[in-house]
Formats: sequence, C-alpha cells, structure tokens
Amino acid sequence: MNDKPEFKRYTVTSALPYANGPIHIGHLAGVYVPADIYVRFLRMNGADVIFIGGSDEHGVPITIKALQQGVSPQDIVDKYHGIIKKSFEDFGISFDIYSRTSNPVHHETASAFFLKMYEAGQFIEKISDQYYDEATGQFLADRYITGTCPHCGSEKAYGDQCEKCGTSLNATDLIEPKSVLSGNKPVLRETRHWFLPLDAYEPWLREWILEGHKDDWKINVYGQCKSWIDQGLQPRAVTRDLDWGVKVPVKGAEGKVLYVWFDAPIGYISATRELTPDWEKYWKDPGSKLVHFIGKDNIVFHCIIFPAMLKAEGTYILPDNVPANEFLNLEGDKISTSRNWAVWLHEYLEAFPGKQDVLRYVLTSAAPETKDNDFTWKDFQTRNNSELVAILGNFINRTMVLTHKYFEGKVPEIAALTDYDNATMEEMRQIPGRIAVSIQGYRFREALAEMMNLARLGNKYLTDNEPWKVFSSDPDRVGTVLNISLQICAQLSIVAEPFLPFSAAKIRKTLNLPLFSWDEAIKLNWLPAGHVLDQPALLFEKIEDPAIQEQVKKLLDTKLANEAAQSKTPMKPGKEAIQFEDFAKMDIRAGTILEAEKVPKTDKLLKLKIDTGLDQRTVVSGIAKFFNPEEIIGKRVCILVNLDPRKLKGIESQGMILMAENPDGTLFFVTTDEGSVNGADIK
Ligand code: B3M
Ligand code: ZN
Repeated sequence: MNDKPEFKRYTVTSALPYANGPIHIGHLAGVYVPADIYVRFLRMNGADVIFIGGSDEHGVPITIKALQQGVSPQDIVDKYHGIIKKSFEDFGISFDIYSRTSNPVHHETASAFFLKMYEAGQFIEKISDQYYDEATGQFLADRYITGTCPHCGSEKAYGDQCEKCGTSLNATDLIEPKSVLSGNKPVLRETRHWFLPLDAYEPWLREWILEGHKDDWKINVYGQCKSWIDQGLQPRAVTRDLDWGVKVPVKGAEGKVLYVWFDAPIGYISATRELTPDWEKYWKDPGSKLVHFIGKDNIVFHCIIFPAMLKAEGTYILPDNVPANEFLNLEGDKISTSRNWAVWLHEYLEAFPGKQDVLRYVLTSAAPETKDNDFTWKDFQTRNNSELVAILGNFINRTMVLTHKYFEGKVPEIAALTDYDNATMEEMRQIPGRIAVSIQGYRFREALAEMMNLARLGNKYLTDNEPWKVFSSDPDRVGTVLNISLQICAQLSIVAEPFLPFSAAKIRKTLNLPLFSWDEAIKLNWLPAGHVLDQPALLFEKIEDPAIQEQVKKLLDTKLANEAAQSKTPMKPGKEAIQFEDFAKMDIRAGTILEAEKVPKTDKLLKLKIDTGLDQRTVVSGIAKFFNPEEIIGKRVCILVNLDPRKLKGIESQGMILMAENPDGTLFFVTTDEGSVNGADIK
C-alpha cells in the first residue's frame, strides 16, 4: 500500500440512511458498496481502520411518516433500523459498527458539541415569525402546514412546496393555512433560533477546499463545492421547533431540537465512541485519514457544513476526501421511494438468495462514479452470465476439475517454464499493484476491471495451452499448466476479496487456503506442489430469463400503478384550433445546454447558457425544482429562439426551453434524437 506516510489509521464513514424506508440499489451503488470495497482492501493491508455506519433517526420526514401511519416516530425508526441493519449484514457490508442516532450516547455527543460551540459564541441568534398551532401548543415545521397554493389553487400545498405545480413556497405564502395536527388555522408567533454563520467560514473554505483539495477531490465534488462557495454562503439555522430529535441544551430553548443535519454527521463520532473507548485517536489525531462515502445530494453537508462545524469546535480532524458518487437510475428512470421505483435490498436478498456478490459485482461495474448511470435487469443478467459465470467461475471450475481429473486433486509440480508461462506470471505480478492504485484513487470500477483481467488472463492461459489435449503425450506440461492456473486461482482468492467477499471465501475453501494479506498477492507461489485441494464448488450459476422477467414484471406493475395514480390528476383541456401560419411564426431550434446554475435567492429558476447553433445565449428557466444544474449540462433541448427577451430577477432571458409538463406539474425536457445538430429547425 502506498498512502501518504503521515497516515497511521483510517476513519471511514458511510452516509447514515434515514430510518424511514429500506435500502435500495441506489444507496448501495453510491455509498455502501464502494465504502465496503475500500475498507476490506485497507484491512487486508493490515491498516488500522474503522468503518462507521448507522441510521439517521431524526428529522421531519420521520415524524411525518409516523403521523401518517398513526404510530410514534420511535416505532418508525425501530422498524426501519431493524430492516436496514439486517439487510446490510446479510449483504456483507462489513461495518465495524452500525449504530443509530436515537442512542443516548449520540444525544450526549451532539448536545455537547452544540454546547461547546454555543459557549464559544459561535452561533448567531435570530428571532422570526413562524406558524404556531394553539390547539396543540407547538410550532409547525413546513410540512405540518397545508393550504391553498397561491400559484395553481391546489388545496393540498405544503408549507414548503406545492406538489401539484412544483412551486416552492414559504409557509406564509399559503392561502388559508391549516395545521396538519389539529386542522386549525395556525397563528404567527415569534420564535428564536440559532444559526451557524457559514459566511464567516468562506475564506477558510476557499483555502481548504478550492486550493487545498483541487487535485485530490473528485471533479463532481470539487465542482459542487466551488459553486456553493462562489454563490456566497449564508447563515444556516441549526435548530428547529420540533419535539423529535436532540434537545437544544440551552436555557430558553424548550421545545426545540437540533436540526437533523446538525446532529446526523455527529452521529459518526457518537458511533465511534460506542465502538471503542479509544475513539478519540480516530477523530482527533491528524495521523488519521477521515474519508466520507456519500451520495451527491449530501455533498454540501459533508464538504462545507460539517467541516465548518468541526473546525469551529476546534479539536477534530477534517475529511481528507469525500468521494461522493452520482446517482444510479433504474431502467432509465430516477429511483424514487415514493413511487416505489427501486430494487430494495431486502427483497433482492429474498429473490436471489446467496447471490450477494452478483449484485455487488453489477453495482460496482455500473457504479455512477463520474456520471449518473443506469441499472437494468438485462444488464444484471448479462454481467452474471457472460462475466461472472463465463469468465471467473468457468476458469476456476475448469482448473479445479482438471486437477482432480489428472492429479487426484493435488497441486502438480512445475516441470519447465515456457516463454508464455513467464509472460503470464509477469502479468500476474502487475495486477495487485494496479488494483491498489485504483482503489486508493476511489476508482472502484477500474479496480474491479483489473481484477477481472486476472480471471481473463487465467481463462486465456488455460484455453491457449489446452492441457486436455496434451495429457497423454506430455503429462509434465499439463502439470506445469495446471500449477500456474491454480496459482492464478489463488491470486484471485486474494484480490477478489474486497469486491466479491462471498465468492473469494468459496475459492479459498476449494483451494484449501487461508486469507492472505494484500502484500502477499504478488507472491505467485501460494500453493506448493502436493498441496491437497478441496472439491470444486459452484461459484456462480446462470440466471435464466424467467427470474429476470419476474423482476421486470414487478417494475412494470409499479409503473402501471403509478400511471393510474397520475391519470387521476385531470389533463388540461385542449386549446382552440390555430392556423399553420401561427405555428410557423415560432422559430424553434435544437440546442445544447452548456452551462447551468441556480439563480441566487430563488428556488425555481436556473440560468442556462444554450448553444442554439445560431449563437450562445442565456435563458432563465423555471425548472430548478426538478433538475440540479450539474446534471443537465450537455443536455439536448428544444428552444424557442424568437421570443421577445424578458428580464427575470435582473437577468435577461433570451428564449424559452420547451418542456413537457405532467398533470401533476412534474417537468421533462423535450429533446431531439441523436444526429440532430444544434440549430436544427424544429417544425
Ligand atoms: N440521512 C440523508 C440521506 O439519506 C441523510 C444522510 C446523513 S449522513 C450524516 O440522503
Ligand atoms: Zn401549486
């Protein structure tokens, strides 16, 4: 291993999933599988490493779910914490601890953290008006208020957003607001909150991230940080009026809790305290390398807000890296818990028992490391059948079967080495180093591909040397070929361990070998002649069409159910007829989004730079609720170019992007097929 010499140990965290739903493949591909590969690799290197996980059990989504189901928030988190913890265990995510933020040790840790900052005068206090339910005697979080949307008139808008028209709202925008708790009209009351003045940390963040981590953080992570910092950081409230969470430990803060994003990352520290009395060295010694595995929606919290908190508190180390992934889609569509568009881990484990490694393999091969990626069941089947079965499984099986057939299951001697043998062994020597470099650079797809190259090397070696054809004439040669093939199997049992731990263990069992350390992966002589092998075991089996069809059907049913629910929202009525000339007046062109950024101080607007084929121009578009700026760069769009320019928030918008709007207000791009060029006339 070849890390910076100053690192003596590793503190590896993975995002704490909200305990209001089970784990799905998007969580796994984005966070837990890469983190687990990294940690298993470090352990094989003999590193002092802790791998922290746990459930995030606070926040409004959890109290709302409890309210909807008529149970307590504790019931909700108990249920999902149980499901999540078990599914991780069954899947082989090798946490050193999987904790939860409702534990007393977490409440103490988070509370003390806040108090220390409070006493050092690191918060600002602000008083503002907020809705209060007099019947139940409590302030109302945005999601606890419904009312009529001032934009579309829907009567079911929430205090933060109208789900019908997508507009983001302030609770005070609602016409006829109502408390979800009592049904009464809430009243405005003054309330006091504590804010973290992020703006004060801006110069430090610039230096630490924009200068200090320019070269070692992933571009997607660095880019998001830069855009946050460049847009100007604002003070952020770190307390809420809510009765579920970590109580704010100061006088005059009765009925208030810490904001969930303040307490949740402290959960990593609490979990470490729970794990070991020696926890401080993992969090306070600069010789510890802190790495946060997260999804891209958590970047700002882990790269800006939590580090600012750690810096303010003063005794903690900062993350060395935050290798956030992009998102995994499912069959071409965004994974969504509310639309049940997901492959749930606990359901996968039931449908495909014993096939943890197949999912680990597919999710690593298709990991959304640099851009969003798509999971399809077809691809899952293909990767299993033509890679795991046909390459890795086939090679190991053939080698084992031939050794049992010709040498009674004992490792044969090497007689003489040919040039081909030497070249093969030279190639073997290179592979562990290449895998290590990729893993340490957080490029897990590349690392996995190198591991599979070893299996390919073995397959080709065996096929090219055709031992089954030469046994009668030259048994010594067959002995040599099988010896080398078996050494490749042994090397696979080492280098496959971080990626495919269940299969690596099976390979070791058939070879009758222990788990070696990573350093030993270059030895090439793990199996002495005469070593007795176990029976061959089935590593991977073909996945047939019916198993895949069943999964596809399940998704299709979900889609149909969602569409049926959609169609209950009435379509807009048709418009009156027009003449062709009316249509022909519109100059619509194919274009490409070159740049996208949020318009400051709005929730709805994105400022886009579009290549229209005629020019590059600025368009302000009300799509920010549905698309993150960084996701849509490069997107093909249709743009109305001869619309009179219009000023929006002081920016001149020179045209309009065409969007399709569902009855429920969700937006989709209208786009053109591949081959169309920017400027193509749309008619
Ligand atoms: N629970 C958000 C999420 O699941 C949040 C992560 C907390 S990490 C400290 O995306
Ligand atoms: Zn609305």
